[in-house]
Amino acid sequence: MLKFWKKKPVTDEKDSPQEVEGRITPIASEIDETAIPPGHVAPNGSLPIMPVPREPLDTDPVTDNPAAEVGQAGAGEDETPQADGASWRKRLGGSGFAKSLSSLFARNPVLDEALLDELEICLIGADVGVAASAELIDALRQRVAKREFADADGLLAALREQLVTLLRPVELPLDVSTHAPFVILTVGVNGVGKTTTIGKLAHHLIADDRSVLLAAGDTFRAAAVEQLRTWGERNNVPVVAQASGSDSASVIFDALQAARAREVDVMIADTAGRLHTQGGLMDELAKIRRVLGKIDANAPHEVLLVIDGTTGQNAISQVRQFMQAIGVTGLVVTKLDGTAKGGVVFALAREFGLPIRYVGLGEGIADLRQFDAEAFVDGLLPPTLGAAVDG
Ligand SMILES: Nc1nc2c(ncn2[C@@H]2O[C@H](COP(=O)(O)OP(=O)(O)OP(=O)(O)O)[C@@H](O)[C@H]2O)c(=O)[nH]1
Ligand SMILES: [Mg+2]
Repeated sequence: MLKFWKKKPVTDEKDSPQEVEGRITPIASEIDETAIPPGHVAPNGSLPIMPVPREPLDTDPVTDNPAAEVGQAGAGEDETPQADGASWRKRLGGSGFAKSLSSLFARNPVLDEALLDELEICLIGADVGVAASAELIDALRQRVAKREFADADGLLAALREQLVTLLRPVELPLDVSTHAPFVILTVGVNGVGKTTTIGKLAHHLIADDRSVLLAAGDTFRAAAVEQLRTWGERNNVPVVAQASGSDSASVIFDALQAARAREVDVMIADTAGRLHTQGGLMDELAKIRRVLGKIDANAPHEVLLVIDGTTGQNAISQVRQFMQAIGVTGLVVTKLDGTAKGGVVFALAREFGLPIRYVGLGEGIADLRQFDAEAFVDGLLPPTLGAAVDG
């Protein structure tokens, strides 16, 4: 049984949340930061826990997929380690990276300077970035000059190794056991997959025996709260929310109160998508950080920047902007299934060295993977030529 549902022993009346399931408790619409003393605990009854119905859903209001597909997408095939390997290949095999590199090597090319040039063009075309591609190719060129490889297959194997080496330093899994509740703030530009990632991450954490609470901090877009509630229902976890248009920092503040009072292990906060040009929205992130700091000086413990894997080199400037606005401690790269080129992961690793916590390999609840450098490279570039799309 999940820890969240265990009844908390009532030791201090003041800290115990009033039973609020099945109704929404109204709270103040705007938070006055100066009025919050450090360690403040909201009075009883002010925790706006959304009711969490248990009925199965017919359709997914987020993607319009049948609910069965949403709940199970990827779930069956990902249960075992062997299947997980196959699923990385299956999901990444259709990427621009996999396709262009596979077709290059499938031609049985001669190991010469022209092949290295072509390889460099493929890497750049797959969003690896000019600098990272040049470094990879220069290293390979030196090894070719030393006659390290017998043929193009040898070169392919070396490229695989170098790609894994490039990603190893950013293969740093998120450890949520360092604080309780561990607060994750999810940020990013519009439509990158923040809310979907939260739903998938909740599923991932629950499977790891963590209790989870979600905070509907995207108060900007009318449908955002409903979308998060749907993910809450799928995961059977509470969602703290207020009406759209209310103050995001206030929602997230109350959610942290609720998470603390209920001794939840992990709180994940959603936020509205925003561009660096939207100064007001960028300032809001700083306010969220300040307000959380009134309860826990270290919160948020993770600022997870979600990057859409199909955006290409623009991802680099997104990371820069969010690092400047709020500070970023980890990345999630989504939508690497389908048509994404996939190479942006290498560009991000080289440019920032920020931990890549997870990758999104689909829209289903089980389609988030803890980042694994070797599995990722194997999925993009299988050792056997032409195997990329076989799964
Ligand atoms: N194929 C695929 N689609 C994804 C993935 N992650 C998210 N999506 C889809 O991307 C679309 C946008 O996802 P959201 O989670 O709403 O994105 P968001 O960042 O919360 O969007 P805003 O709140 O509007 O900024 C949805 O249709 C998701 O199903 C993924 O890993 N793979
Ligand atoms: Mg969203």
